[in-house]
Amino acid sequence: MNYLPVPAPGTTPRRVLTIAGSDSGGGAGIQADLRTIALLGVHACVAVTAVTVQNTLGVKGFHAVPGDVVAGQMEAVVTDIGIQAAKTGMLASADIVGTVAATWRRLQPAVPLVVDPVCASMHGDPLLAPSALECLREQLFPLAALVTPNLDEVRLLVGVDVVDEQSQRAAATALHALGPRWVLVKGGHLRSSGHSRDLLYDGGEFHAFDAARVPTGNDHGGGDTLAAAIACALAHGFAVPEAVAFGKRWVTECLRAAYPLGRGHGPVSPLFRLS
Ligand code: PXL
Repeated sequence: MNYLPVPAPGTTPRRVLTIAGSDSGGGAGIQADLRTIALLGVHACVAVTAVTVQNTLGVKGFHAVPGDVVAGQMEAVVTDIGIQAAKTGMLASADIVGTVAATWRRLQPAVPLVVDPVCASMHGDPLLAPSALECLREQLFPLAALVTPNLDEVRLLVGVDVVDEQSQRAAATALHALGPRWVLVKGGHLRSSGHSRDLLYDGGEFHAFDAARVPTGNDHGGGDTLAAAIACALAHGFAVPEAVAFGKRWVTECLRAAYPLGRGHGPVSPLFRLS
């Protein structure tokens, strides 16, 4: 597959800001973002929102970073280094969601923001306070170029149970009404089909993105990896449908290269790019 342009040594790469939580197990969250962003030849800047205590078996707990420290990290990066795209992952609390939205409005970086509305880990451990859902819908979604919920997040955000393509379209329509420019409803958790179909919608046409399902139990960090790759493509000036197509191919390759780790779910891996 074609990857993104690689910067010549010594030249400044594109920059993507990830606003996300740390996974001590190194599989998901910031650590997944950093791997993908680096291996796509982009410089990653980070606003840490939370420190999770986590391994491959689950999230034992987390400590949220105070909102003003999250805002400070965003401002320090945007006002000096400059970014061409940003993404959000785990935002932990209503305070952080509101602060990220207010800080984005204040700084006006005028670059695409990808919002991956992370609500829980793959084991069901909560990563976002239920009280933050309303804030996510009302304050952050209208600022997003793209939101990328999985089917569990769709249910929490708009109350739609996605079971087939018709309900996937209904979910995309309900999410788009909340204000993001584009919505990607990821079908990866629809276990019944041999394909993973993601549906992209901008209020006009639906675009379907299909990939053969990769049979692996090592899929930790898949959503983060997809959103990070999309943000990198957007930072290179791709239009959203092309960025999503790129991200989908990237995460499919990372799923094929996923490796076992610990006693639970191993991570999807972009390390194949080194071989
Ligand atoms: O994959 C979603 C995710 C994002 N961020 C952090 C996580 C997880 C899943 O476990 O731990 C920090």
